Amino acid sequence: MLRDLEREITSLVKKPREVILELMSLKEVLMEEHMSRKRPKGLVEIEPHKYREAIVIGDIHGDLDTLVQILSYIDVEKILKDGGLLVFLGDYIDRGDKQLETMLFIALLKKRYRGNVITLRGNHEIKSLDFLPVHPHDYPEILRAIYGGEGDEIYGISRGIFDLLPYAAIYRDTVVFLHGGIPVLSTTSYWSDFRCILDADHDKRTLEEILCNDPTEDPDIGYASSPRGAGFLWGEAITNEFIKKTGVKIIVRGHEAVREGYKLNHGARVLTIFSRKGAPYYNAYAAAYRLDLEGFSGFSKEHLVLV
Ligand SMILES: [Mn+2]
Repeated sequence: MLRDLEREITSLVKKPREVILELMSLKEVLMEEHMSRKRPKGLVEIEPHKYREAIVIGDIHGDLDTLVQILSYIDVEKILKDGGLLVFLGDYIDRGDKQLETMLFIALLKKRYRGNVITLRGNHEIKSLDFLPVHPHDYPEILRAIYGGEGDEIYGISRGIFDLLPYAAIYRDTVVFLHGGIPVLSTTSYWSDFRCILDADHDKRTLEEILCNDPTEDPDIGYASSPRGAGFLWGEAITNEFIKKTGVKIIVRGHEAVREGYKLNHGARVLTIFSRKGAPYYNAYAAAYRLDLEGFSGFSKEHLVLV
């Protein structure tokens, strides 16, 4: 299956009109899912007892080769056919040499497996550039260099897609998936329900936090502005507060380039997964995590996939 997809992508990228059609159909699928969700629209509630496990994939940033390596290593086709769920934590584009290819890979996977694939939004998947500072954002330039005016068209459709990507997913009261982190400003409010805490449908500040926040182990920090220039750093006390209010066991996120491909914070209740390799980080491993949705009782190294 992966070989077929790679072959299909190699042939697609030579034909910009077909790229456009493929991305348009991804947009349609995402729109359908968006319409079928209750509010908050950007929050996916994973159906209980439906999936055996969730395979979590972190930042890709155009490194499709490593993604394919991870997916073939775990035999993703078998996993999906057996009722597994693939959860992408966002950041598909910018930096790597196969950015459009990664978008097409997501499009083709979604077309084939629909409900078994969740594609969350990263901070690089932004609709309007004035909203979040993102560096680098070389995706539009690469498209223009390869396709000229049609590249601009592809970028325009991509931005429509970005806006339809959900920003968080939850599994019952146990697992939260998102790109950056839990929003500190709503966690510290009186809300005790996921749907309120993670509701960023009409609140750009909350969206910025979900896409950009990073955990810190600094005991003196409750929360503080982030050196990234967007979002906050959040300390363990905030995680404790969120867990107390919601009953969540683990927060699974991406966003940070980590040397070992994964990282644990706040007593192993915040798990970072990073799934790409190469420049500019040259991390030792790219990771994925096989999360047992039904029987999750804490992070286990045995469920890590490292390439
Ligand atoms: Mn990111």
